[in-house]
Amino acid sequence: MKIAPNQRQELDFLRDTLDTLEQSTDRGLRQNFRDLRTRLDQWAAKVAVIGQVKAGKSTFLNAFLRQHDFLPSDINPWTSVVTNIRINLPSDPASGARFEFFDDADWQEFITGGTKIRELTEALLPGFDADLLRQQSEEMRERAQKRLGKHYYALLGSHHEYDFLSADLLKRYVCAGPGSDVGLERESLGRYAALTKVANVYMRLPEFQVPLILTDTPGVNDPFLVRDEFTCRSLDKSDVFVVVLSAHQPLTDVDVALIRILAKQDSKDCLIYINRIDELDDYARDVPRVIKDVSERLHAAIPGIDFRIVAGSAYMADLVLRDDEEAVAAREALDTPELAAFLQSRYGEVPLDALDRLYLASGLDEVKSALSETIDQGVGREQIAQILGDVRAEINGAQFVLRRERDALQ
Ligand SMILES: Nc1nc2c(ncn2[C@@H]2O[C@H](COP(=O)(O)OP(=O)(O)OP(=O)(O)O)[C@@H](O)[C@H]2O)c(=O)[nH]1
Ligand SMILES: [Mg+2]
Repeated sequence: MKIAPNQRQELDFLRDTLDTLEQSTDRGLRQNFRDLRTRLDQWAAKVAVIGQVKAGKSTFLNAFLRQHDFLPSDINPWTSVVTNIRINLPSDPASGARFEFFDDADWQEFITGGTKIRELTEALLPGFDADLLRQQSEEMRERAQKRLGKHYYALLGSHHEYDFLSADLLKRYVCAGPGSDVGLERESLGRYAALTKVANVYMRLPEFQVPLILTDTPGVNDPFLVRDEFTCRSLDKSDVFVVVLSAHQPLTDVDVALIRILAKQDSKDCLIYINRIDELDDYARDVPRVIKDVSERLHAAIPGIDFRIVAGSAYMADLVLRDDEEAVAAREALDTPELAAFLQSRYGEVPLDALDRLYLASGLDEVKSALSETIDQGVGREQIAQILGDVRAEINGAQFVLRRERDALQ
């Protein structure tokens, strides 16, 4: 599926126009057009995946990228660091990663609490205990110090860069890692996670027509408040949010608080993905019921906004990507007459191929087309319109200068 093709046309047009303008103006003005071109090259649609711990955010993103087991996912709370997957940004390397570490000021801010972020965390978690967060972040700092030994001080405020990308590499920086450090190998799981501030991963994927930054966040409502705070820090950096809920426990109070915070922010879009439908007893009966329930409760809690709601299963989409024996068996077990009845009632078709049946039920294509529409019509358009406005102003300025020079000559 091509994601955001209309936005792509607009970007191509603007880029060509700026190139032509840069070539056809004199040296004095050239730099202005070059700066606008740089701004355009740095533009990306920013989409964050958020939700409660274990809702399946990382699994969803892996399926979204069609890469099995890329972002670490597990039954234990696993993501401890915000990961930005930077796709198709012209000024980025084609592949690789950059991991940035905390510096002393970051720790301090974390412990004392930057006001705006702390307000968000407090709005999200009623009864939020600032002392507990302080204590937990101190523990995390000590843990990083113990784990990294004499390297700790050298790493503070620095970064690591790689020109390759692998799941193992990510695990070292992103995974919460095991609860204890006993037997932890030097280069193993989560070695740097306690000190990593942000992970940036670079990719080129032709399916995405425009530059896109997809952000995987640690789960909210985690007893380890550090993770909640991290996620709140990422909220104002994205334009579109995919809120992942779990089909058996859809829309808890914290989910509502989270969606309310997002809905309050200007020009942010919010898409709800109800994950784990494979765990419901009877899809055809239960999925419409869960969607209706979530929709009604959201409407009551946050009136005036129509949320787009998709139900599916990141696990099903992931199974389609695998060819190991376990996956083959799991696929067969899921491919039942109930699944066919569900597909017929929800999508009006039952694909002939078993893999297509699971992929359709996963809801991933529905999310992708919703996202494509959002980027084509929503956020992207506004930000590009801003750049376009600046190009116009620059052209007007150039015409003014030309006219003044001509008048002076005459
Ligand atoms: N049955 C089922 N399991 C799923 C589904 N999606 C994810 N899981 C499983 O749930 C567990 C947690 O998944 P993750 O993707 O790590 O969840 P997360 O939201 O990223 O978790 P944190 O980052 O720790 O908050 C893993 O064991 C996944 O295999 C789903 O659709 N169905
Ligand atoms: Mg995760």
